[in-house]
Amino acid sequence: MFARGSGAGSARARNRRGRVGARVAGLGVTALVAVMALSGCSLGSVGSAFKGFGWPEGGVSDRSHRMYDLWVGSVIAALVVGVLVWGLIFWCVIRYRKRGEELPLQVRYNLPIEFLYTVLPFLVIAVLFYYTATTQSYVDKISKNPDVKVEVVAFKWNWQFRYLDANAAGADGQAISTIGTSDYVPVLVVPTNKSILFYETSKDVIHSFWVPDLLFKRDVFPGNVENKFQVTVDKEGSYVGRCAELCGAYHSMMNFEMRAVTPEKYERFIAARKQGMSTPEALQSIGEKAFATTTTPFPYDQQQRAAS
Ligand SMILES: [Cu+2]
Repeated sequence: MFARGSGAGSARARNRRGRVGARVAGLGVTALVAVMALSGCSLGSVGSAFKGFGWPEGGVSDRSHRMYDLWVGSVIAALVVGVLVWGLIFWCVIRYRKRGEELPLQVRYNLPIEFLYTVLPFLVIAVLFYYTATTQSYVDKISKNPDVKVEVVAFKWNWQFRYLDANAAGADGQAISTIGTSDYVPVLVVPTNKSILFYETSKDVIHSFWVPDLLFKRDVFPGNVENKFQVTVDKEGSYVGRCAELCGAYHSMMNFEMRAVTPEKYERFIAARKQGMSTPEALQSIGEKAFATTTTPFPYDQQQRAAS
């Protein structure tokens, strides 16, 4: 009699534990899905309160904000799962600590639990995959009619920027262009709040166009391969640009500056260039610093070092 009663009691306890486990796990999934679903509206503020959870400071384009939201959302989801797992571990450690020499009830083939821990990770991966894929396709998206088109020509060891729009043709009918030399850092002037499409080509080896503040870089290939990407810069300023692909002896000197100005200033800059002004003269004419402020040409740097 006693043995039968005890068996029924432990079966009930087992059932109850199973139900509690399933409920806790269900709550975890709901919290995770809710956090990811609500990500759009509140992630920015949550992320900034925690300094972006290690995401680099900056981010001056529409693309960079989307990537920031993906990062913050992923970290919050990971924290939710982490807290749930740590909670379950500590709950088990305390609730089922060793109380005697008797071997506790061994549970095997618990189908609901096995089903749960097969489905749950899949759900987590599916949600993360969805947000990663949509963010990636947004970052890679190119609109049919971008406001500004710029060709980026990379060569050992500098950059040329050609403003391709029909209204950006100079007096000779050629596209207005700025080219860097060993003692001139090329300044790429772009308007804010306009979609800018970059066409990238290389004259020799593989380079990589990188503006750290855009939180984005894209390789520049030689041959007839043309890499494209599009951004909308939403903050005026001077941003350093670098080559991010080891391309030879002076790779580290292959710098440029991206200068984001208001659309009105940008139009004036293009007009000044069309009248025959050089890039520094045109920049000065719109009230901007004539030369790069975020980096210096290599020879200048060498002289500075020798002098100091
Ligand atoms: Cu390079």
